[in-house]
Amino acid sequence: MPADFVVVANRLPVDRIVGPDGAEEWRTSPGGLVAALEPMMRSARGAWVGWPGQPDTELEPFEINGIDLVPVSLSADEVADYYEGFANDTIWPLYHDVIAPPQYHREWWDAYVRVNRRFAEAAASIAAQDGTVWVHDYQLQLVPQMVRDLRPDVTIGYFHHIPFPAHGLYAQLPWRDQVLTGLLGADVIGFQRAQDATYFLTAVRRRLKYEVKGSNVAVPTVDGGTRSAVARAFPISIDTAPYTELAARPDIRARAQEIRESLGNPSKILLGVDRLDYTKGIRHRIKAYGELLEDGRLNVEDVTLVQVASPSRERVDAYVHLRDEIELAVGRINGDNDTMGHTAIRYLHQGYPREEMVALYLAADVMLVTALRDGMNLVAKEYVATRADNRGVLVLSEFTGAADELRQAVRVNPHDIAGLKDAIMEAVEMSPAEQSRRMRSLRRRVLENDVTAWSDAFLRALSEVRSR
Ligand code: GDG
Repeated sequence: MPADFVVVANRLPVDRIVGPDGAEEWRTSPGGLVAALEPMMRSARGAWVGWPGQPDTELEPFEINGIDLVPVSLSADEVADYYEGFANDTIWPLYHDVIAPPQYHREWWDAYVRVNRRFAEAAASIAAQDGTVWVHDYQLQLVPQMVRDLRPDVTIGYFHHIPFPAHGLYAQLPWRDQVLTGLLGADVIGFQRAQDATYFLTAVRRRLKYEVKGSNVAVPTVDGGTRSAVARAFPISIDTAPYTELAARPDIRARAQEIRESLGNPSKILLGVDRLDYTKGIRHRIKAYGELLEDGRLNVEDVTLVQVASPSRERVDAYVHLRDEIELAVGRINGDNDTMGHTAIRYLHQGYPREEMVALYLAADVMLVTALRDGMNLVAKEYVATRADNRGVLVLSEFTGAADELRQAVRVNPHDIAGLKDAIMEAVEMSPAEQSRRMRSLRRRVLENDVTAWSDAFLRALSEVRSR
């Protein structure tokens, strides 16, 4: 059945579970995006186009919790070239300010074009007449224009979850014009920060020479006229309800207490939660913390840093090296500082259920978000959402999208190790009254601007373009 509202994202919001008897089953993987779009998907005949996460798997469309899922199949070679290659080893490092060197390979680009076309064809084939297609993220930047070519009747949105780089860096991309043209197929192109939109618009003006007025681009059409595309910021947020509800649950509060006790009841617990990724500044954080112990400004009997580094992109070389570097640094710091009863860093290269993450947020006196570059950073918002008692300090890198909104955090430049050390001390020593003053304002911001407000704002902008 045709769908009025089609979401296109690299992954379907499901995970394959294989039972003990070998029978396979699909389960929805909870995430903010699904939560925000679910009501819309149910009420408006929605469909979600994406890869089920297993290579070489041909699946028929299926329904789960009232949402039609349309699987796009990828071969193992395509996963290597399109996903691990072009998306995660070309675009990801380039768009995060070349923290790691981007790899440019023509065969990866060819696979990217081919796979983007497959997603676009799937979306075009199920979208209802005059329907809406909402494309997500850097894996699918060519899809908007491909959908437009196939289905000029539909309204197309695109949201970019990661940063967009300054023109001087963007210009490195051998396929820079094709990518801009791909994105401009959308009626509304959403970014996390105003700065990302500005960089994009600059690239459009300089590379394609299209006329740009404010956030509007005059995109040439085949009939010799122009149409208007809008590029602006729509800062994403979290689905706050599960976080505030879990944070109020007695068993989760008891678990937070148990975590404190199992760490030897330090007076301060510092926490980092990240995918193990070079953009997240985990090495900088660990270095600053290690130096504070070495300098005697912090004492291992009084503080513990819990670092959850959930496994990520383990087949991409840069991630293999990063893991080695982090684990070497953690081993050294613990070797130099641990006592029988206290550890400097409790390092966990594991993923956890959301309940345990919330218990960790509740146990943490200081949350360290030290990303070198991050589109938004939802962890910062999740921490704030759980702190109903207005206690706790968020240390937040100015290179995250979240820093635009969360002004009452302790702001840091993670490249400045001396400044980062001082910020950690400020957080550790902050008075309860000051914590409460800041946390109150942070919470107001996060609770008022949740993920539903974000998707409503984006969809409103899309319908305004359509009604022009
Ligand atoms: C991209 C952009 C942008 C992590 N470990 C575990 C776990 N997580 C959850 C966190 C959070 C999410 O994963 C990570 O979101 P972030 O926003 O922090 O970062 P990316 O994954 O890089 O996301 C980013 C985002 O897209 C949205 O637009 O903000 O800038 O890079 O929700 O809690 N969750 C569980 N166990 C773990 O071990 N359950």
